[in-house]
Amino acid sequence: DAFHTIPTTPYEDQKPGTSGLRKRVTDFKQPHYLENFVQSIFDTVRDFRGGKILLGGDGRYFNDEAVQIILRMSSANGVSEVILGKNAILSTPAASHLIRKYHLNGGLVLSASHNPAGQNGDFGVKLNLETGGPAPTSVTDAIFARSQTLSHYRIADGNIDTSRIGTQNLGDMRVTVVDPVEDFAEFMEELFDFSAIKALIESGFSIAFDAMSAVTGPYATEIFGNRLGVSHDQLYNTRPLPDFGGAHPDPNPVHANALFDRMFGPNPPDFGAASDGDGDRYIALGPHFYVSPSDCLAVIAANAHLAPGYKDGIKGIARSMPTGRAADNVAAHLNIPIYETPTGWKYFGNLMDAGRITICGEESASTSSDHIREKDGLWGVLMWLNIIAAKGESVEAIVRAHWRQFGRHYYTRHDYEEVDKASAESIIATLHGQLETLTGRSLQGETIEVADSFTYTDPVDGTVTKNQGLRVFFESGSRLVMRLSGTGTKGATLRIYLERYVGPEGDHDIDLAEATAGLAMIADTLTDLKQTLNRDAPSVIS
Ligand code: VG1
Ligand code: CO
Repeated sequence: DAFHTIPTTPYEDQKPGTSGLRKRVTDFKQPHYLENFVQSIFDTVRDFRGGKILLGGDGRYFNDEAVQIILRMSSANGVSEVILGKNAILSTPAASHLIRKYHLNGGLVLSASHNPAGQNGDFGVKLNLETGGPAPTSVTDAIFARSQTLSHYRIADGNIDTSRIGTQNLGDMRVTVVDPVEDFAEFMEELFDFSAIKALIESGFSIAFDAMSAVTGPYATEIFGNRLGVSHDQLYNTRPLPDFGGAHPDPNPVHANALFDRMFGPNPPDFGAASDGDGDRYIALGPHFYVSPSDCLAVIAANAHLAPGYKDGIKGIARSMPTGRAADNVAAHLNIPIYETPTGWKYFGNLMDAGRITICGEESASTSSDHIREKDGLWGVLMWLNIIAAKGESVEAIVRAHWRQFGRHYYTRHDYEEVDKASAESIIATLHGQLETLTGRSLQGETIEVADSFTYTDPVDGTVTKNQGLRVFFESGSRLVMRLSGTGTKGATLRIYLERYVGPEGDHDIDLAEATAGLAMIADTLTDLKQTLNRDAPSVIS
């Protein structure tokens, strides 16, 4: 036979979370672990057989080995062609773009995103379908169900030289290695005014872009360096490393501290940005000024028409529920719909496919549009540069003018990472148990209006998704949200999202920690979380 059928037994823990199956490398290296999950995908997504798929990853440790295994299994499962990123590397947004561009049946992106990599780090497998977007929960649930009954997987022999552009064969399957960077850069040139951005850079506007030793480095070098004239010494950590240099490739004030030091230190550049492991997140800063990702979504939605790809305006906006509500005011002003979805990009897909929204984003450092079906870190950075070039104003001036028009949503997220799972669950249960009795209660000068557990009904296909986070709304307009992360691999991560609104005429200069301190205390009073978790402070505040 051209392939082997290998007997195997199920693993009980192959249920994908917010964004694919994410586990420790040591879990993925258990016998048949990766193979079981991949076979479960082939058994579930039937059109991969005889179809064309995309494959690549963020280049982290185990990427190369996993890619060869998946190629051999693709051949044995009857895939007709695999489009493979050069050296098996693809950013998540580039993967989404290529699936759409080549009309593929879908693809596998190997990444654990912002989680650390290396032998003791994390690995992940994300599945995207023919729209280019992450598979919906109905599909990932079916894959998990299949993994629980799996008894065999199929695998062929052979190897592919992933560095050789062009077509090779593995059994009857074609493997075409492409250079995704060029393609992606050209695509960005269609959406943004590169000549205006280039003129801005030539006028002396300085930037600092930190690729965090992850996947965006080569894209940033081509786009910012070669095409926009940014000097290469303004681009940091652009060589992708299998362990991301030992760091967390997560663009937040803790893990992107080198960028924050630069932007808050003496003589900062005019604009700072960083992206994450797989290139779908970004942050934006001006000199001594950090733009909260929820504000990024709002400012971009309000100004997208300044970029050529969006010159006719936007159709609608979506944000995940815990994301700050600054964009809601923009939608009201533009008289377009705003949708509130559960956490994770997979919920935006239907809205984009149905033409209901153009722009969407999350508080976890991402904004993107319907140009693809993933979030896109470099798109966000280019959008900011385009807006700055078009307006001729600084990041801070743009954001402050936005607040004066729409009011300011002081917004912060507190993460308690790698805490005891049972304790984290008990905190959620404690708040859940009080939801119905909270109305009217006053704490820290705030009175609770109503509290609930977020349920999403997809307006396109009617799918109902329950238990997507606990929300406490206050009469003042403030909001407190709590939920457990679905991307961690050790213990549990409790996320607390705090938001306080001050109108256009109000004070926009309160220290963020101070502005949200009362809400943080309310979260603690309601759930006794610090005592229960035995922590005095969050692990990360973003
Ligand atoms: C986190 C973020 C969420 C994001 C997800 C995947 O999920 O909060 O907004 O969509 O990561 O991002 P969770 O369940 O841990 O809160 V990425 O950059 O990992 O693909
Ligand atoms: Co990511």
